[in-house]
Amino acid sequence: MHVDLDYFYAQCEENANPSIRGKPVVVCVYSGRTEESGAVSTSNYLARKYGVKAGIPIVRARKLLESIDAAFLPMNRPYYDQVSARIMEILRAHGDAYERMSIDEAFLDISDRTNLNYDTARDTAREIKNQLFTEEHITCSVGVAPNKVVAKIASDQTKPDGLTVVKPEEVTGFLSPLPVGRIPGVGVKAEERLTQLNVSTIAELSALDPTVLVEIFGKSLGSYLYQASRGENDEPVKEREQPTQFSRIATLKQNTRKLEEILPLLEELATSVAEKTKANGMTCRSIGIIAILTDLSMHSKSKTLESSTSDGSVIESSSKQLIEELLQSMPDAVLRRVGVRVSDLMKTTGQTDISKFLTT
Ligand code: DCP
Ligand code: CA
Ligand code: CA
Repeated sequence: MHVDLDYFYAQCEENANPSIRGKPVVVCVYSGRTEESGAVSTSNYLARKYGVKAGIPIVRARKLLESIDAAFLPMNRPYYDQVSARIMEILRAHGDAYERMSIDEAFLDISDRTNLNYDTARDTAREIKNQLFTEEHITCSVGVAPNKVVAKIASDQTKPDGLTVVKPEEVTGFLSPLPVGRIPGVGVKAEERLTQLNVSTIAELSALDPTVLVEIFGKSLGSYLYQASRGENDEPVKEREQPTQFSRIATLKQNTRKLEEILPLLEELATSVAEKTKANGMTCRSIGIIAILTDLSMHSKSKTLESSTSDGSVIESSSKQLIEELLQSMPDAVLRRVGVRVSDLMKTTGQTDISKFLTT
């Protein structure tokens, strides 16, 4: 099963501000340098009707929605991280194995718990969709199929709030008419190369000689494409390799060394990193800050805690303390970018966080 949350950042914003419901919603990444400079992070489906989608300049989105009552909101990543972390916990519980792919996507292996019965799998998918909606008011699109590649293509088939089940005997018929660009990993460049070969659908791709594909795309992508076009893929669903650190870095609204101008951004980054740590079911023992100065030189400072934590307030207060120390030690430093990094990570699953016992 592949689960992809619908218009995720924009849906989070609709939940946080019910008054914008029913309007086009545009989540913006303001670069901060001029008032309206920056790009659209994502938009709800209403805004997409007007051509407003991820990646376009905010200025262009404003034009497209000129006479419309639309909501333009700044991206609030720490908030989406929190929602995502809760949703991922729900998803994880529904799989024999679970693999988080991004802030809004995960694979679940449900082979054992459904006994490979696709009707049971459909029920499981409905149950998950209901639970996400009841508990988090978030809709998602789900694909169920014999393997990861087909499941991912299936979740993309009907959006938003979709559920597409592709049984083994339906795989070929499902894939055949789809454009090759629907195969995960086929980007604009690969698509162009395939167009030159007169290949636009997955059926046409599956008719190509595998040696030709390997010649053009190399052994790894070439043989993956050959198999994917036949609906074949044997990658297991597995938890990602444990990360060793999490960090977030961002540009300040203006170059500065004033604490009151640095701290709001630093707090936001610390919260986001804390959520990411929690979302991965981990705690950290080392907290650090990163400062990039106006001359683009990079400086960092870190400290080791007495006990492991994923508590946002601890990460925040440590980051503040570190940035103060850094500014004191560098009286001429003017900051352009600032970041927070946690490392010395530990998995918490099944383990009681001993810092709980040390706080009172
Ligand atoms: N995102 C971003 N910039 C992009 C693409 C995505 O910041 N160019 C962020 C915002 C999205 C989130 O990642 O909400 C998930 O990306 P998706 O591609 O899954 O897009 P959405 O969830 O927004 O929409 P969809 O309903 O099409 O899945
Ligand atoms: Ca999505
Ligand atoms: Ca996604």
